[in-house]
Amino acid sequence: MSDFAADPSHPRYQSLLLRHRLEQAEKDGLLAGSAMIAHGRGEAYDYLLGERTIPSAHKATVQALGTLKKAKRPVISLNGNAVALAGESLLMLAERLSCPVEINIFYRTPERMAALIGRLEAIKEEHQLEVQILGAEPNARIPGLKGPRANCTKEGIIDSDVIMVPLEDGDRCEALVAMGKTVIVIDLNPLSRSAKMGSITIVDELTRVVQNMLVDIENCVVDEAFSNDEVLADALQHIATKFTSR
Ligand code: PTJ
Repeated sequence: MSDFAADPSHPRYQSLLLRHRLEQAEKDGLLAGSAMIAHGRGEAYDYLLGERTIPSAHKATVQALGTLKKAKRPVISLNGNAVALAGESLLMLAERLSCPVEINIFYRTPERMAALIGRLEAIKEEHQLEVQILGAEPNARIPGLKGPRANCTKEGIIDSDVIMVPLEDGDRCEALVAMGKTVIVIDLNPLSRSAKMGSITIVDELTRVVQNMLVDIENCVVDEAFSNDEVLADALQHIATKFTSR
């Protein structure tokens, strides 16, 4: 981040910072070719949501945290965008939850896997974090998916009961749900297949979600009456209201 020059008082500072992280990650070989497109789509939805955590997203965040804390074998699945945008805070969260992270990417190449694992190991070292990083040596496959994106580990994704998947693709989300897992989705698009398939969907920007989780981690209670459909409907309602109000 050393060459990031924007002033924190700039009204678009946060957005510029995230773009910078992605530019840097692209240079470092962490990202998929379509990573910027995915980010741009996220930015568009974030703009419509007011670039802030709406109350229903916060409710889903607390529900997700409580569910992760209660889980027997929680795991956080990480892709290129997630590591680039929030690698540090995601590893800090994993340590607080005592759960492993697993690199599980859509566009899998040995070079990207090595770059992502290397980045996470460097963060671990810098912050002296105790987190298991899985994914380097896949020994299992997610049933129902074709190609290298199905590769995963038995001790991580396969044996998990609760899995958090930031910026997941719809197919894989569906496959994880079909395996009987509780799937926590983080996606700014409330209309995406992942958002609709997820057990708990947080319609919010990834870096804000992880920061909120780190703040709320000691005070999260699972709400037995939680409804994911209500969370999605509220996000859409929020966007619609933004169009009709000044
Ligand atoms: O690293 P890989 O190979 O696993 O590839 C990662 C990407 C993200 C490129 C891949 O999974 C992909 O193409 O994703 P999609 O299908 O474009 O979906 C990304 C979703 O994440 C979209 O619905 C975006 O709205 C949403 N999104 C993008 N940036 C953020 C986000 N949601 C939350 N926070 C963000 N920062």
